[in-house]
Amino acid sequence: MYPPPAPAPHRDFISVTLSLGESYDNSKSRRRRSCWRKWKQLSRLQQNMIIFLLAFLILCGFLSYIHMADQWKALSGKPTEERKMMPEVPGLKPANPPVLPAPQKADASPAFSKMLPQRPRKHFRRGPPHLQIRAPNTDSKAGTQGDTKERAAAPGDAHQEENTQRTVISWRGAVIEPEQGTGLPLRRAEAPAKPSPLVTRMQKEPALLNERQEGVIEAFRHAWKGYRQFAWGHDELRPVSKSFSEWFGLGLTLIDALDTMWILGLKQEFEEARMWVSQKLNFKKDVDVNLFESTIRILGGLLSTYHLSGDRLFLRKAKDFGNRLMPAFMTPSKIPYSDVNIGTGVAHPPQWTSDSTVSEVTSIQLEFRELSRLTGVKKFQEAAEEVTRHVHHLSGKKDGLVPMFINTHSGSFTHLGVFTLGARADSYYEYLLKQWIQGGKQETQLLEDYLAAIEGIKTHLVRHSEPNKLTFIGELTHDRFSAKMDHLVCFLPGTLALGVHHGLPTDHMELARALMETCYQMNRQMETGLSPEIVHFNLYPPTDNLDVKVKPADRHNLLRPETVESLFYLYRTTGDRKYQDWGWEILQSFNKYTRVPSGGYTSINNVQNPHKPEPRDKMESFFLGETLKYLYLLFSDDQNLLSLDTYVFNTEAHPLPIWALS
Ligand code: DMJ
Repeated sequence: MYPPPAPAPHRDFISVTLSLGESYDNSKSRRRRSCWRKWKQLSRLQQNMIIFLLAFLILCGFLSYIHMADQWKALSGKPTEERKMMPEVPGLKPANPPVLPAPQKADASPAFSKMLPQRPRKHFRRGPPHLQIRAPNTDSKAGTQGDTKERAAAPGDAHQEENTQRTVISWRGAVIEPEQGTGLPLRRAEAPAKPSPLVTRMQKEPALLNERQEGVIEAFRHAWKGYRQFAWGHDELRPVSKSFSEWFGLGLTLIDALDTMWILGLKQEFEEARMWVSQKLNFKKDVDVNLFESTIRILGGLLSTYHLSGDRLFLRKAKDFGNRLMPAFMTPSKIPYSDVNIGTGVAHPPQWTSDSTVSEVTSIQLEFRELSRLTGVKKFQEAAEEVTRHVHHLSGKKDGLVPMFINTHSGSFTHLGVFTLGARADSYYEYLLKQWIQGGKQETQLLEDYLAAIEGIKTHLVRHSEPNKLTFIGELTHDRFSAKMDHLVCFLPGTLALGVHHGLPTDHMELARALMETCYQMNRQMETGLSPEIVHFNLYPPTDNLDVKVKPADRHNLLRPETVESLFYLYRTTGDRKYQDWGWEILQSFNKYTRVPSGGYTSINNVQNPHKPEPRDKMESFFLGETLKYLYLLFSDDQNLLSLDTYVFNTEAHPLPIWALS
């Protein structure tokens, strides 16, 4: 007997039926029948899985349709203005999406303090950057407006104007609006109700000038002639080789000199330079700038020119530039990096360190605070003042004196125990006082730090030389005193005098006068009548009766302003004409040893050799921005010409208004 046949096992299979030569209708109905049969042969589980899969695929298709439709809509509806403002990236076609990350708003994100440092670019270096020269960008409203004048009714109107214009700023691939609303700076100060008295001055008859002021104007014209002919629109004139050098590639000398031209009444020169700013100055450029140097020269220069001329072109440029500097503050400690690329928004420290220089991070506040006040955008002021607050509480000071370096990661001072009033620390002290003045003498923390520092200077750094007992400021390295003094330190007599003018202790004036004499002697005792970069004072009686010694490497003169800057303050505050005479001597020396016949002035290598001063073939922008401006003001007997009660000069000699408290 055979057992009954076992039931056939259930098998899943797909039958493929080839139906050659059959009619369309017939094959269709057969296919339908065959599909249905196959469906019925599937288990319940298999049927459910297939239904689920199909439903899932339909849902996905629907969602991606919605997304695509949105994008198409956005693309076709985007204003052309906005698309035009996408950054130019070499080799990138306009249709490509932005390749750069969106901006970090300093004041918008609570995560700001936790920012990771931006990755430094591999190729950065100090000194002139490699510029990518491109055709002028057409974005700039200023540029397209060409020479249309935009004289403001009053600088105070700027705030309102900025809010109504709501200029769109393109930044790192993202298009951002200026700050919403009119958030006011931390301390609100009234902008002058009317333009500065100087605003109208240029339109009237030229003021009566004395012979020395005429001498400064002649010197300026000679310098400008060289710049205009051989370096127009470039950073610095190289007057001997009749060429130019680039640092940032932003027309540094031209911008630094704008307010000097205004003050000197050089209307034609000013108008021509204004035209360049309007048509050619473009910050949308892949270039590294030093935060400090570009703030004091470019931002400071634009802001002061705005104040003097009432021309809103300069304020718009200042705001654009200020925005582009902001990534420098995005460090773990909020102590800014030294350099920032104004095109890509990548900031970084120098190649060899993550430190920044103390004077650099603490001498940008006047400009950033003023930019906030004028625009109503708080982030500039907040970022800069965060640095001031941080440094105020920092340990590592010695009786108010600060070290020269600060780390951008930890926020601590580094290279402890070294104290100087020269390079890398100088303007920290200057800006304590000047911020206090700018803010209407309300911020006592700044005043306290300044007063403490002056006491620290007196205790640790002031000495007297032999044989003439000149008062000088030396340096301290781990409690070891060095009788070395940079010419840069000669800003100090002027700053001390300014403090006394604003009510600080009168014994500061004694120190100011004594130091002024020393700075004059640093010029006078040189064969050319021009100070070297660094001197060493004799602490013991020398054989040659000279107080000052100069090392061969320090014999150069870069046309720096500090001595004449202080002479200006000393004359303004004392009325003693000897300071004017000293300044006149120095101008004569500049004319004798640094003037280049074809136009321009040059820095020199050897102030001790009148027969061979060795031109270095460079006219620094501060010669026009500072040196000649301070000489002109020194020779003026008009106390109201940029009154010390109305203006405070930034460290590049750009006058900014003192905030009147409302
Ligand atoms: C200028 O750029 C400024 O005065 C700065 O504070 C120091 N260096 C130069 C002039 O010497």
